[in-house]
Amino acid sequence: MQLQRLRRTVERALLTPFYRRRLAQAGLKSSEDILSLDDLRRLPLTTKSDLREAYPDGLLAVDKSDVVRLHTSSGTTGTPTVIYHTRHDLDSWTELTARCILATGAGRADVFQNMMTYGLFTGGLGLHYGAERAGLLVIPSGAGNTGRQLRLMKDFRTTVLHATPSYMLHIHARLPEEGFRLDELNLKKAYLGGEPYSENTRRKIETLYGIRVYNSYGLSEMNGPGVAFECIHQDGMHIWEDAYHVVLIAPDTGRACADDHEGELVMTTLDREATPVLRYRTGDITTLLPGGCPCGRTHRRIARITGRTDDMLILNGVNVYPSQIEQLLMRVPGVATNYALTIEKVGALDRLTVKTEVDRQLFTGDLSALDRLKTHIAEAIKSGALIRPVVELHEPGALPVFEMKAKRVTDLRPKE
Ligand code: DLL
Repeated sequence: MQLQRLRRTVERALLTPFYRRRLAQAGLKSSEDILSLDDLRRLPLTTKSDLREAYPDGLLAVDKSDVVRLHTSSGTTGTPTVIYHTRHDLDSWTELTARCILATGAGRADVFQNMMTYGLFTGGLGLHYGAERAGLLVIPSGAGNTGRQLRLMKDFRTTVLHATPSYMLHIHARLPEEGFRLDELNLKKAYLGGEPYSENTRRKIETLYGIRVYNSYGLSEMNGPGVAFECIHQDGMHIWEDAYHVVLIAPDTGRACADDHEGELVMTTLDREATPVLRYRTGDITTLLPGGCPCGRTHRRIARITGRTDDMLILNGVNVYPSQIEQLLMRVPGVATNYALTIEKVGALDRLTVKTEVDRQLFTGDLSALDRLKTHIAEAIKSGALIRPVVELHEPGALPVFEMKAKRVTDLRPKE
């Protein structure tokens, strides 16, 4: 099935300007040149910056009239990556996410509160349709507004939550302030993902709430959530191999590495019409777990993601590159070139502080002008990178200068 689907995918890829050029360079003119799955190695790797280069339509393999939705995600600079979906693509994504939910033992009797952002971010809509298809009652509450979330949980007897791990911890910390008690709620499970977290954090959340937490992995380039998910055994995430071909590579050489070796996850879509993606470098480091799973599913499992190959930061589930912040910052008049980013945990949530030098003329004693500039910077970053930072303004020369590669990011979040 994988070979057949791979051929179809290459056929579709050849319809896109981007891959037509790429595959020709690799000496591949037709999907008939793919005789076995091993021939995948002949295909070039695709990176996030390739996808950005192809923005907006360079990777579109179908007629525009056949696409019914698109999602974008952040790139290293202002240009995002875009994934288009046909009706078939959405249907197949829905099947995958329904499969994830059923694998955790949830079903028609469950009430699913979807606390992920709805919109261009894939977290909300991704699991929404899968949960409906699996027959759960879906509360599309979206992210934020903790008081209302708790009220919904209580009034509608929510059993399954979908959130980032940091938001789950945040809600727990806010329970007393919001006037709720855990024993008034009916929670049984949570699907947590969109950002890295450790096994300790999983256990902590399970204990705090008295529920089961299932790890959920996905990325917008591969649809979004629903790429890999834990089953009832909570021992690694089944990666749906009828929809994705997976291989691990050594990030420095690009060569395939043994499955039980840590490597960068590289994925090929096998069932997507509108935006076929070949050998995509996810930037995520993991291993493929050996052996079968007692649940009986034969889709292999990946281990928890242990890191990234690039400098992408994930703050409360939102991906951001330091270079992207830099671009947004430098566009603001009055901002000088030296800046530094600090990330820390405040309560359960991540906080980004942007320290930036500004022109000396701005320090006139007019504090309201400085305040306006801070707000302007915070808003520019929020609208471009979806994260509202705390902004600190400094006089020229006040921030450390680096002779070699500047160390702009200080991540003070505790490593578990
Ligand atoms: O975060 C899709 C998603 C939404 C997955 C909700 C799960 C739940 P992106 O915004 O494109 O898509 O970010 C994808 O987030 O490459 C990983 O680095 C990271 N990531 C996602 N899930 C996990 C996880 C969504 N369970 C990027 N553990 C990925 C560790 C994760 N990292």
